[in-house]
Amino acid sequence: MTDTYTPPKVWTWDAANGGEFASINRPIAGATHDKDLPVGKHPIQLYSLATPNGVKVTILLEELLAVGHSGAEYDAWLVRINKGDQFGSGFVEVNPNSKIPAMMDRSSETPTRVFESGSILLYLAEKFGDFMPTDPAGRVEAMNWLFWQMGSAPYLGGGFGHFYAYAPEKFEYPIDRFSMEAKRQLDVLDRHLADNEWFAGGEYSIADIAIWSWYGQLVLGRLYNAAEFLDVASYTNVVRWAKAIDARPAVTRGMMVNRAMGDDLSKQLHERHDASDFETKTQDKLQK
Ligand SMILES: N[C@@H](CCC(=O)N[C@@H](CS)C(=O)NCC(=O)O)C(=O)O
Repeated sequence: MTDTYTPPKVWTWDAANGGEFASINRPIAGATHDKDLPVGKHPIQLYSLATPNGVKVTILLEELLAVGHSGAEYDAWLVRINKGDQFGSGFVEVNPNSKIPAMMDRSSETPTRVFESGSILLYLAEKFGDFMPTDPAGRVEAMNWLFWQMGSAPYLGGGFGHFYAYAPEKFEYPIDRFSMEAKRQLDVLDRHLADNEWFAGGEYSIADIAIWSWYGQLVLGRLYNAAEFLDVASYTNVVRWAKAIDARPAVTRGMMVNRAMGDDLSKQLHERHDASDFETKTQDKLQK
């Protein structure tokens, strides 16, 4: 290691510290500007972006609709986190933590705000009574894996992904530390999936949706351009499980909603207000 850093007595904010997201990172919470959120026609209003945390929710909503829960119809509004939309006053009222995804359920007399992707998944699974095992043992196992994902993925995203893909310079120490942890986590998943088709209760559940959005996408080569570096192909059980989920039509739809990154415009549905929005998108594609 060449350069070392001696922390000062009191940390101060150097707004220009470089790196991706440097322009939106701040050490203070709260709104930076007044902006109301739009409200569409459905009881469920989602404010999000198709990041791994965001797609968890759109995948579950599309899965719920696919099995006939018409009450899961939703309006999905795009929140451009690189432009600071998450610091608008309306968004902060729904999520004081200023992170996507955030949701309002306006079917109750007083609208219910729901933030944190794990909380949203649980809220929707309980509201519609689906994608969550009903037997006590299966239910607790789904909770185990759901909370595992919520606690573990920040090491993958904020740790490995940040230092491998986004930091202004490559530093061996953090890349080494978080690669080791990311691989250990993949091994945890691989060992479980060696004996189980799904994460909980012998059925596809919100635990699978939450874990797939991060680790499934990682082994399918869609996160951080790191498939080769982490040798993801060696986690064969995770790859088998990830492909099975990837083949679900509701997952394909959920992945399109609020997607506003990448070059492939055919996979982007910036806002979703109706099931027919996907068909319009497909027709657009056929006409091109
Ligand atoms: N624990 C939260 C994490 C949400 C999160 O980190 N969201 C990111 C996008 S994946 C975000 O909104 N970042 C904007 C920011 O940090 O200002 C959850 O699972 O909902």
